[in-house]
Amino acid sequence: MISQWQLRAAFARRLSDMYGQEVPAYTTLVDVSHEVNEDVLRAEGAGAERLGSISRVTAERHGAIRVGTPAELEQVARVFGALGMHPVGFYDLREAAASAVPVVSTAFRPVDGEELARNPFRVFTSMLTPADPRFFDAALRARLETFLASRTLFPPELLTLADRAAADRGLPDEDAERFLRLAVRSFELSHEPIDRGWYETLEKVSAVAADIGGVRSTHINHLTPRVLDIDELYRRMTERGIEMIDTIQGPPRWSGPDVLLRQTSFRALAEPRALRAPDGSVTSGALRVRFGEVEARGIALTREGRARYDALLARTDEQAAQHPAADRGELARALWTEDFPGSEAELARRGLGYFTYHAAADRPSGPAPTTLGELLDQGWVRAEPIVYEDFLPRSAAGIFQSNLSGEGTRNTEHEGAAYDSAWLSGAIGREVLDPYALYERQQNQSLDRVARELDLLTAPR
Ligand code: OOG
Ligand code: NI
Repeated sequence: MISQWQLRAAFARRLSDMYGQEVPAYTTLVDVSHEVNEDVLRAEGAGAERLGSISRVTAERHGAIRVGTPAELEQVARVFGALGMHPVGFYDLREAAASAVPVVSTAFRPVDGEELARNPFRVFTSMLTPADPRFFDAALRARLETFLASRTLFPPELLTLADRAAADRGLPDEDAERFLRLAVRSFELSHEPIDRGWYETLEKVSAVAADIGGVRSTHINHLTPRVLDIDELYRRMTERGIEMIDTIQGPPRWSGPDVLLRQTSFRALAEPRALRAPDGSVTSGALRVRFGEVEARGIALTREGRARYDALLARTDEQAAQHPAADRGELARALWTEDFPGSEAELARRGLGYFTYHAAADRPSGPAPTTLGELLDQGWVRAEPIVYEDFLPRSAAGIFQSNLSGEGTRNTEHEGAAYDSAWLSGAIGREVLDPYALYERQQNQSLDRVARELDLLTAPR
């Protein structure tokens, strides 16, 4: 029997091999990430592993896929459910992006600590919103929905195997092999000719809409290795002559703790694709949709910590608008230095970041204090950071946007169609989990353990 985490690890590895063959620059990105990680490990020693063991970080990837309908998303949920990956978080990129990105998204990922440590593979999954009249008028919506309803992304055999894997928490060897093959194949780039007229019609609205609704299959859009020093990675990729997008999304490089997520990518590459002209002739064209992204992960923030991050992002935007010639990173760094806790201990004490807490081996003797602040200050407990396992809507929008060929169009006279986490849960028939609740549960479990070990009457919070 191959267990779900083994299936997940094997799937991530095979997807990575497949994508490396399809997009060779991705392999360069993986190689350079490994070099940077080794250098950081050599320079910093054990400190480099504070946010995850080097073996986890080296194997770590996230992928991104895009689908067209709730029914397709429901099938994606079954395929990833087989791998022990559950929908976490709701991202509305229609609001986060300046150009036309008519999708809402969630991320499929393992949710408990042990599973994440075994293999944290996650997939950012976006679904088109044809019902949003800002992007699609009634005629285009109808045509798009008819087109999407007529395609099949996943063969029935794959879905049957997926359901069995989820029910039995794994698959026997032969079925596992078949499942993995069918699953990886479903995310390969199709060679079937693309109807050029239809693709271009959608492209006028949004390049993302064309990538999703202009073709009869889905494909992996990018795979993202994790790196321990993303600024160094950016420099080295640029040195190798690979064109990167302009910025690193997320928090600035600064002297304080790494929090949330920093991401950047190389520009989408022109890939040969077969195109069918209106007269039926097939020619070889080129489309730019797929790219390689890289990310550095930091500490998960509580709602209050995240509010602080969002406020700093807004103030950085304001300042950048006022000083167009200034370096955005510099502006952000100055604001962060003023307004964001400069140490892990401060993040913990002020309840801005998530940690697991552990009774210190060399703790003082005598009765323990009862508040978390005192326990930390007096050396009774130590805090280990919880890594941010999710995504950031503004960054995601930035990554989408910097890799789009055009701005697309949006009719702002219409009200947008409403989608939220509850809607998404209903559409895919499983609960979209709240990331904050997951981090908090992990933190609280560790505090319950501390209370037992230190004989406290109530767990500190
Ligand atoms: C997804 C873009 C978002 C991330 O890491 O934030 C994303 C896409 O391009 O489909 O992958
Ligand atoms: Ni990504």
